Amino acid sequence: NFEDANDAIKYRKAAFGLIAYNFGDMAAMIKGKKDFNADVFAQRASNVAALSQIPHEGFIAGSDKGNTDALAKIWSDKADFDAKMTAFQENAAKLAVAAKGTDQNQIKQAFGNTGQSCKGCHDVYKKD
Ligand code: ASC
Repeated sequence: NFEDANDAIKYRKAAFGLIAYNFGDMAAMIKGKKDFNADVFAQRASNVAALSQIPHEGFIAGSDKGNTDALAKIWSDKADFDAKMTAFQENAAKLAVAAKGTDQNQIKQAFGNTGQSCKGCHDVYKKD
């Protein structure tokens, strides 16, 4: 368990930072900003699927105060926040499966769904 809100904030932000790096590298490949490397892409997708399990634990009560962009609405609409986090985890897991295959349309679709999960939650629960 965390010592205090700051500990929880550091924990979830560390995970989000790794998610952003891995997702961003996939985005560069999807957008054609760099060559598509199926092995690297699949590893990144697998990383994001594993990392997607980490942040939720860090959203402890009272951790909207401190060095964070998390809005208090997370805790007043906790059931919806939890559902959005679960949807993200499910989409990330599907992307990891798709990325092990060769169907580019399926990969792009699964990537898009995962990105929508990131954005859908940020739009409502993250300070801009
Ligand atoms: C990223 C990033 C996000 C998501 C989001 C997807 O690379 O940092 O928050 O993708 O923009 O729509």
